Amino acid sequence: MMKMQGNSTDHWQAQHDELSAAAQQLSELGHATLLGVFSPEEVSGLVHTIEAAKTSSANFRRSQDVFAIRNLLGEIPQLREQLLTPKLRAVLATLFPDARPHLTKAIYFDKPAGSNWLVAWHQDVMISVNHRLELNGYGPWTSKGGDVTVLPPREILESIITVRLHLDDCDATNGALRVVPGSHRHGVILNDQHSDYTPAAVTCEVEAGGLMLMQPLTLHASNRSTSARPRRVIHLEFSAAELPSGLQWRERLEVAPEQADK
Ligand SMILES: O=C(O)CCC(=O)C(=O)O
Repeated sequence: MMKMQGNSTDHWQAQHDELSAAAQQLSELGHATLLGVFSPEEVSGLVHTIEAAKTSSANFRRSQDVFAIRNLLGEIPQLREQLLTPKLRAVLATLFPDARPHLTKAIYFDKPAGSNWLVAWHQDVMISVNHRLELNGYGPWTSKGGDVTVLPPREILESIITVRLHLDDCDATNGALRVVPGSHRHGVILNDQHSDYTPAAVTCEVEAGGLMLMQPLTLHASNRSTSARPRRVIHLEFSAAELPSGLQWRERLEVAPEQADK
């Protein structure tokens, strides 16, 4: 649990050690968990802002089994300050020790109680960009409803860290993410080879207010919900990499550096 209240050297050291251990695990296994990064009040505030948002744009997709908001911080800009807290920026400073990261994607996923929404094994290999541009190492491209995505070179995928903030306690019954530790080290894994990896899968349980960290190349999936609890997650992706001249992440958002007076 991150203990970030107070300014004592002990607290700072404990926080630093915990963040470093998570960053190390993320690098080795492709996933890690950090509990207690957002307080219950902060989580309630985020839920309130999301519930109060106008849902008319095409980026809001609601069905019986899932409610998703794409381009979350473009759609609901008030969330930026609520999400990019000093604590989250301290986490980012540890995950990106040598460079300042920017946000590259934000999505809200609500898997409601009893949802039948399941996500098959996959890696997150496509990035959303501002337009199509012929470039060595970039492709294939897709374009759907103004959203242009491309498979970038492996080093761009390896530069990205996914930070999933859980707004509800989450376990296997309400659709916790399942991941294959170490799979991020194998580049893009073809669909017909997933079964070579998935027997080693683990379930990532996270309490509300906690973060699940993941490399996009980590094979992941999630099950249907058999629970009476929803599973609401804010999925953020960050990278410190720059795309080639002329191409930009579609949702790019700068993150102010960590403040010293947390
Ligand atoms: O939230 C989930 O259950 C799955 C989301 C996912 O796999 C993704 O965003 O790539």
